[in-house]
Amino acid sequence: MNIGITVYPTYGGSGIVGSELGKELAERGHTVHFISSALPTRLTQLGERVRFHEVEMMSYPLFEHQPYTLALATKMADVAETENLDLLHVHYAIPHSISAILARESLKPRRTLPVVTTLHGTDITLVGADRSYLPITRYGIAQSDGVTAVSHYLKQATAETFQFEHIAVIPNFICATDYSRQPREELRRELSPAGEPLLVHVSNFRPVKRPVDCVEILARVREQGVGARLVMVGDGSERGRAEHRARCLGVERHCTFVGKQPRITDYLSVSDVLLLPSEQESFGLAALEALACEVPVIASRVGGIPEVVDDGLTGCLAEVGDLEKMSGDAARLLSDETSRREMGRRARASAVSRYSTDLVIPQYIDFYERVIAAAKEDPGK
Ligand code: GMT
Repeated sequence: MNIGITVYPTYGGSGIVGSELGKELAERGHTVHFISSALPTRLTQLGERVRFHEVEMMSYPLFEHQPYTLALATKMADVAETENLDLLHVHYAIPHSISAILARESLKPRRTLPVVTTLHGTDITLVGADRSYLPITRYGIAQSDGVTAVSHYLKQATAETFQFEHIAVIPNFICATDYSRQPREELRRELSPAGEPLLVHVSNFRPVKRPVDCVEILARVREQGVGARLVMVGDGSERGRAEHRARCLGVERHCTFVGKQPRITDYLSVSDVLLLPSEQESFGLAALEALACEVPVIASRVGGIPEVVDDGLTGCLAEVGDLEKMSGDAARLLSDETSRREMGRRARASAVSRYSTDLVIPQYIDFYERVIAAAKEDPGK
């Protein structure tokens, strides 16, 4: 197949999932055309089967805000014709599904261009559900030729908010060989000079991720007599608040903020427990990546997280903001190496047996084939 993929290139899990999906499809013999405003950060290697088409935008004094949605639609239609695309797959409904539908309509009746939209999370729960975007999000979803969601929770949330139910659940995935625990002694010594146990948090530090809670948890864990350290991986608007809170709580010497990192597996490989105290999380890709690296997860019991983390088996769940429970669980896990390692082994087994690329990528391929066949039968949609 010749597949067009659009993602947000620099920010967030949907871009990672879309980019990794493209690479996996190329490895299976398909040709993937990324259409985006910039080269997605995860796309380090382009080639015959992985191509990139940059959306060009004309600036004009009248445009206070450049109409990216239209420029994207134009590029999508152009690439569909020149590269003979079989399908467009957009990640994150807003505005990508709208651009894709415009592209599809602009090509009629010369060409059929089925559109698949994958819903990732805040495109439904925050942005899409906001009054200003709700009707257009519903339109984008309803007009897509196929819709997938990354968890059963997100499918349900979409049904409730948009009264739309024709959704296939295809979860986030990991490549089991890329995501595994590796010996990284030097990094471990750097982050934990006295051999202290390590908590880790990985996110884009937006308010929805509640990174400040991680610092609160560290302080409480230390109050319970466990000399742990915390590694904060990533960057975003809440980083300053988290650093400030660490100073207020007097734990700044025990926290390392390492910013954005290209090799997350290195940090997971040296860590003992992942903290994911999010306000909302449709799936929790960071949790899955940690599980695959044998790192038990302490997370909020929200959204799709309970589908990914088995409470008591591969991690521990608590209500959002329940810092006492989260810090109690963290202190217990960090002090008991035997049960933590056992939990880590179960975590990897669970991640690999449910979410490895070998299981999930064929679900996308199968879905594409069904959507393409249906569009051929009913080219009028
Ligand atoms: O974080 C977001 O809201 C946006 C989105 C993204 O593009 O990063 O993240 C969501 O998509 C990820 C990949 O499918 C999921 O693993 C995250 O749980 C989800 N984030 C939220 O729901 C907050």
